[in-house]
Amino acid sequence: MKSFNLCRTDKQTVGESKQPSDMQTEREDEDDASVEEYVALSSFTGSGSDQLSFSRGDRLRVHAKPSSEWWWAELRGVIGYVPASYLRQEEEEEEDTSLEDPWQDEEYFGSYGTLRLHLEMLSDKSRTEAYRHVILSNSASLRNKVVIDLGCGTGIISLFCAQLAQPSEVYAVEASSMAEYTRQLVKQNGCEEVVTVLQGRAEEIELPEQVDVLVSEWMGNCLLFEFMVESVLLARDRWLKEGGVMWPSSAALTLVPCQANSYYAEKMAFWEQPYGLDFTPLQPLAQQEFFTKPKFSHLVEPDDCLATPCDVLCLDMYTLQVKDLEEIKGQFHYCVEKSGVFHGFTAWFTVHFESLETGGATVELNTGPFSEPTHWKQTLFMLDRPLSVYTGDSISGSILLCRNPVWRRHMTVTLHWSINSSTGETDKCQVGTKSFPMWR
Ligand code: 6LC
Repeated sequence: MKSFNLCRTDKQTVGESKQPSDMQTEREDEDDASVEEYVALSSFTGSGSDQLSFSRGDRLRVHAKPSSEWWWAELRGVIGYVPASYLRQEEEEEEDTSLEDPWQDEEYFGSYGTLRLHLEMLSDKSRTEAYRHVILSNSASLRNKVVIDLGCGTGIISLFCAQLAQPSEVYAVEASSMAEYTRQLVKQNGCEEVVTVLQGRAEEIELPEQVDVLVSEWMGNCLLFEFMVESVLLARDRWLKEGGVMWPSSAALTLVPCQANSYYAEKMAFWEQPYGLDFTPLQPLAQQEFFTKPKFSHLVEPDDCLATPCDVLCLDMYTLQVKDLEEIKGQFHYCVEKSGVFHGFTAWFTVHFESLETGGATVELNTGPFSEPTHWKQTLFMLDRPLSVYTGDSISGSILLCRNPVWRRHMTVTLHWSINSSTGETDKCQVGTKSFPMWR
């Protein structure tokens, strides 16, 4: 699912934005009451020259909060941007950690207790049909098998299992209050002999037996956002039989350099001449407000892809460990296939379901621009400035998915790229780095 309500508490403060040069002046003013002291909850390695690196426990002086994600702070005389979510005000530290749940379960399961998100997921035909197809094409092998459907929501996958195959038992696990309705839906559709609905967090429920198949639809934006995958891995280690099957069995994140002309025009070029006036002084604000975070729900046109997309990470659902989720790194190398404007990168994911039938074809759910659109759509990461690229140029670099050490459902995506010109038209090798909080 892509849009549960985890950003409710994010406050946009860009209206109070100050430029770094103003802040330098503030820094000299030791008595400035607006400078606040914060303690680092975790170490951070800054990328680029304007980000500050610090270690857990360091005391930073925060001079300004130009956005809710990135603050302007000082440590031992060095000044730079720091990710706000890594800092905590000292006196708040104890109180805050006990008050706030880093998993935000109340908000998270609260939003899955209403119909809006379930309607969005069920209306997504590509998604729902992919799971249906997996079950149907493996129906013979599912006979007499024990299945767990983790995060079953309204129970659609469990109902497919019961109706299209003959498993001996399906444990449909759902933590939100939707579980009460799921129980009714199971009964209404005559599946109560096979499907048992268990309300609770998958991490906490007890099953009477081990399972042959663990099926779950856990993928979030940019694959990992929400980190529901952690619950899947913990359940795998606890409840999956030796030799049991994971559905999906593997997942990949794909990235492509792209044009985003209309998004750029709508949010940035707009300020050049609205009603014949020059509003360009608002462009730094626009960049801060629209291009700091990734744009969820983007649909990239195949024509706007400047190169052949490439898989930047692949996760094997049998061997992946919870600790591996803290930091995942991928590399890319593209050959620009058509000249155009490089506005940013678009990411999407694909998951594969291995077949239980000997020689059976695997099923794939691809959320990219060359497949039917899904409710996840794609995720767009805008560069600060568009760059012209030409056929034959190469774009290489890396992507780093860094899980937030405090807010466990959030992560920061850092992209590093360098462009090598083939024609000499682009002046020289250009490099860049940008970090995108999702959302904290
Ligand atoms: C699916 C989310 C569903 O899985 C939603 O109904 C939510 O309440 C449930 N869920 C998520 N985590 C757990 C858990 N640990 N235990 C039990 N139920 C859970 C769509 N979300 C994504 N695909 N990301």
